[in-house]
Amino acid sequence: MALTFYHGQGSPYSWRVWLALEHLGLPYELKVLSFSEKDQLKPEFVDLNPRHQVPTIVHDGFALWESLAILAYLDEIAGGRRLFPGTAQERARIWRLIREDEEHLDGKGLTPIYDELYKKPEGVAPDEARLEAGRKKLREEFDTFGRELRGPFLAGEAPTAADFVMYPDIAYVKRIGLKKPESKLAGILPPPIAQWAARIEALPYFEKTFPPHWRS
Ligand SMILES: N[C@@H](CCC(=O)N[C@@H](CS)C(=O)NCC(=O)O)C(=O)O
Repeated sequence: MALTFYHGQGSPYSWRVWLALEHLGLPYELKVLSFSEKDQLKPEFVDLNPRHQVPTIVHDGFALWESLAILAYLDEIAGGRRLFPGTAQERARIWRLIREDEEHLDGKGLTPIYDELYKKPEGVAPDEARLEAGRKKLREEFDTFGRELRGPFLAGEAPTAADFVMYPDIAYVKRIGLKKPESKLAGILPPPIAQWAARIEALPYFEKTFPPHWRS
């Protein structure tokens, strides 16, 4: 089985897949694309993925992109540990948490804050009301997800796809809090979420997945 994983450092979608590959113990060849070099737009990559996005995997000649499709596929081929373990109801709950993270925590909490602080033209001040609405939404979602913990992780004793999808968003909250004091995100994580993030960060394979340019 040959599996190639095309990754971009700092891409939350790609980070999900890297954590999952490691958790499953699947052998893979890592290819890191450089966004600054526009590697994703080079013909050899666009031939693989016409949407020129990471994550992308190629498994036995089969190219697949879209992080959630990749997670579902890896879960099927892994054979040992699972990303979506348990009964039909437990697996459905993992999917629900994933979609709730994407739609509510990320979509309505984190993304507006990111857009205000990183996507505005130089010299244009962030919209304070939008920032505050994002922070309020994040606080609500942290409370909600804190109540969703079923032990150390969202679905129990071991991390699942839900944890790997949510972690990069929480890492972004921490990163923005550190880099942009005006975001007022520093210290926003309540203890259950901060402790959950620390458990992900203590996984034996976590360090190798951490974006190198985030170390400074
Ligand atoms: N919905 C996609 C989103 C992937 C995505 O937006 N990837 C970005 C990096 S965060 C990318 O590769 N952008 C490069 C480009 O669009 O040229 C997924 O879940 O995989």
